Amino acid sequence: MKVVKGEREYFKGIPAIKYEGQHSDNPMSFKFYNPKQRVGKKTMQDHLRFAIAYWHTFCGNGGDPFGAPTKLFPWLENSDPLQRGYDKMDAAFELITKLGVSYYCFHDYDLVDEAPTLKESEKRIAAMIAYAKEKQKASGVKLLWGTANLFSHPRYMNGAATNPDFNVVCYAGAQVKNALDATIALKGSNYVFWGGREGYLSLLNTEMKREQEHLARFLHAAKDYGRKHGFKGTFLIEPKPMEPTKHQYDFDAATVISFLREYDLLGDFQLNLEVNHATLAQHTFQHELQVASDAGVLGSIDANRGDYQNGWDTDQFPNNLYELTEAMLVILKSGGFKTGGINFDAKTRRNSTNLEDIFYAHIGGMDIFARALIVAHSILQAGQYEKLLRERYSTFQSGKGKQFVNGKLGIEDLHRLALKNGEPIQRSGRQEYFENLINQFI
Ligand code: XUL
Ligand code: CO
Repeated sequence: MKVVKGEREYFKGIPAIKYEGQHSDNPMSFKFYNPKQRVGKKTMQDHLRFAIAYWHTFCGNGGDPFGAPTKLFPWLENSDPLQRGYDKMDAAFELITKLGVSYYCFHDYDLVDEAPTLKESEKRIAAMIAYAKEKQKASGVKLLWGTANLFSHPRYMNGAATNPDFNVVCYAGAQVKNALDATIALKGSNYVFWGGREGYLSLLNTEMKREQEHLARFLHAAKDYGRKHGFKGTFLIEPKPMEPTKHQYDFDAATVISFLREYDLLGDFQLNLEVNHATLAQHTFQHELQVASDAGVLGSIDANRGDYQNGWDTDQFPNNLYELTEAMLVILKSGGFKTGGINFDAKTRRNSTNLEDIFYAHIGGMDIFARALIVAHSILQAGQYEKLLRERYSTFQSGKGKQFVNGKLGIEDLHRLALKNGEPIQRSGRQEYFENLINQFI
């Protein structure tokens, strides 16, 4: 069969999306995201480092447990898997470049379907990597991160790195080796581990400590391989508390950080935090960002949003300015993204079936992040917010409070001071005042 590449335009009639400002009535334009506009020391583009997720945008066909696919993407029509892989990549780079996004992210088998044997799969992946190299070179688009899908195939039903069967662990290792090779070949800035099946369905049949030790061994082996073969980027773990597994070991940021510390993986590993995973863990996204930032492991984010009425991972495109402003405040205070960025791990709704909907979704997501960036930057610039925060802790800035922080006071000293000073004067937390301050800058 003769393979056809790069000949079809999939998003016909949709031009490159430009910044036209808030008052434009063109839905195919950015209202706030102006890539070259400076916000503080960097351009918007350099602050935000947007990436498109291959799996939702080019593979997600709208099928759900209750119904058939609704999205009959033209790039998924061909019956030959390799041809489909090339078509999908043409569509991907067309969309990425029309949106003016600089990065993309993939799982190994997003690029091309897994074959019946590992050997055959490796051949398919190699063909896709060669084509991706050409496409990246021609467009300037870069790989934010690569990863291996260690959760879809039935062999991973009992886990991948934490599978009780060593033969499955070997298979997972083979897939990670190949995905790391691909990430290195395409000069990826990060490599992600999301352990959707790493956890348990029932504690009755699970040796939790052993499984976690296996996971740590696996991560060390992957890290050693990557470093030995020239991977200089960041390894990222993406926490999620549940779904598809009842209890996932990478539950939330705090759990993952203590795991990394316990198994001596801090230093090479940081976190990739996803909004809807944070909310599934009963946290706000900004809480997860702050936990990671405080431990120096805020690496990258998967942008999306959940639904306040539903308890599952709905992966909707972000649109809440107030919440994203709070998130951007943490990100900016943490020094912004280094190797990481903002990956839209989000999908259009099952009934959003026009190809244009994919553009509207990303335009909206990019615009809302641009707004949140501008607002968070102005809040920090104005200085009032940080001043208020400093005031709240002012009793530790001098005198006995400072001595306590420096480890100079014991419990007897605190007792003596309490007796001497008497009942503390009430100090308001002023939450509403803080909240109004954010609103004032929006
Ligand atoms: C699943 C999820 C994954 C990871 C990559 O909830 O977020 O797509 O981002 O494996
Ligand atoms: Co994700």
